[in-house]
Amino acid sequence: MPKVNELLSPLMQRMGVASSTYTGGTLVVCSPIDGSELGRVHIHEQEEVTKTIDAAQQAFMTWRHIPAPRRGELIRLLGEELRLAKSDLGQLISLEAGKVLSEGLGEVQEMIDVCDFAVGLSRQLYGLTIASERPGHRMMETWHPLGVVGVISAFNFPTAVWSWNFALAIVCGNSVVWKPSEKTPLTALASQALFERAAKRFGDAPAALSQLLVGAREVGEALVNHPKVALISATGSTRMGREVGPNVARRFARSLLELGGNNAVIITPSADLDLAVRGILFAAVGTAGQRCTSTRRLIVHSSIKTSLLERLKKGYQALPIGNPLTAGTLVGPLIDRASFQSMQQALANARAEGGEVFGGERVLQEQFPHAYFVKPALVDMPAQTDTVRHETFAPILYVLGYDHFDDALAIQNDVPQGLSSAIFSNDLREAETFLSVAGSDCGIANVNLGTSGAEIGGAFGGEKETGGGRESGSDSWRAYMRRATNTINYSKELPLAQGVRFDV
Ligand code: UN1
Repeated sequence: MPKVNELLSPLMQRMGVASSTYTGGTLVVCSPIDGSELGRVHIHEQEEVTKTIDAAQQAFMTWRHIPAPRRGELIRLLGEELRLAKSDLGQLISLEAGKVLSEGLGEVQEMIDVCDFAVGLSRQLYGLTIASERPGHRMMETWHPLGVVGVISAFNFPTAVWSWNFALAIVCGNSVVWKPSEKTPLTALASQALFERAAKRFGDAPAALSQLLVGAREVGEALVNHPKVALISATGSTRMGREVGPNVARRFARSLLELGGNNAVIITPSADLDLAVRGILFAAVGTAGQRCTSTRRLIVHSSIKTSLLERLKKGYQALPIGNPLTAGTLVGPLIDRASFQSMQQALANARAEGGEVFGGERVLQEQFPHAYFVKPALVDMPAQTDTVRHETFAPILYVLGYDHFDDALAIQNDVPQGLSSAIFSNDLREAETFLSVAGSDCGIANVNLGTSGAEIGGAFGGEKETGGGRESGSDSWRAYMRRATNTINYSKELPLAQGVRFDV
């Protein structure tokens, strides 16, 4: 097998990324697969950030006049480019983020799907008409684009989350400035290059409709604090969101936050355990536990806890861990050393709180001395301790027991985060209660499937410390537009609302 970093340049070349954009910069990008250097990307200076946002504002001023269905045509072309480049972009995601290839390809499929969705939306940006209380009057709602949309994305979905925001923001008439994770700028460069191909075929899209800003915290801060950025859509940790949210609010701009998750699966006595084991395995160890929707907690009825744990241990033992580009691998590496360390710290804390840990240790150290492959960990916990309530972005699954269904619901909800949740049950009462107001308090609640791997058609996001934002499907497009309420008087009188008299 060729060295990991030798795989890069043919992929980049085929996707139309000039090598000058990923060599010679100061941001060193390494593959989590073997720690080898993939490229060096230019970090944007403060001045460039300002220039970029000014150019985005100019692009918006033109783009907003293009009819929405024509804007949809640009996204249709992007979807075509993504279809053609699916294999290359999927491999690049594996190289740079360490996902197994099938998940890298799945990420690109998610982008294609959201493009299709946005093309349809471009003819459905509907407003309501409202019955006026005044004779000879009509009321309606008009939706207008916001302006410059800033997208901040995380390493674990290095481009799909951008595409959810981008495809919708563009058909809604905005321009977009994207700050990708500094751990995955190459996937961003490739996505931008594919967009540029689409834009070229489209013909007259303004030049700065889609731009990239690469850098660490300072670049993100400059984007967040810039008065011309109307919406910041940020995906990442709750800690990051705690800074972004108030800063955006301080200037009365909008934010769409998709932050931490601490997703649980409840397994009740009537559950189909074959299904549950498969669902749990994918959601807990897929993407090496590095999805915001990964299952981190299992809440299992005491009567089946021991047998389920045994089955899970067997499943965990058999997991093919290794090079994510090799066929058959299911668990790739952690993103970096810091991630490995925080996983080990969490396991040590869980032990100190009475947890019994299976797995969790580093593996393949000889073959990959500069990468961090781990055995996913199962932790049998006596209770929902502070460590369990904290999100560690690594493959750790805490297993908790319950006796009464109400307690299972209480444990599920008793964490600061509220992204995704699931129940495995064939008992209609339990399943419906879980989905009811008295059930899960999360933005996503599933029955008989895991917590991760949502389709793009639904609104994606969660409550509490997850940040409250919704992106992707359903009516999430509204977040990228502003609503105007219009009243039109087609009579020759001027009646006032609420019957007020003001005769002059
Ligand atoms: C994320 O981890 O930030 O539902 C997004 C899922 C994917 C998206 C995850 N469709 O797991």
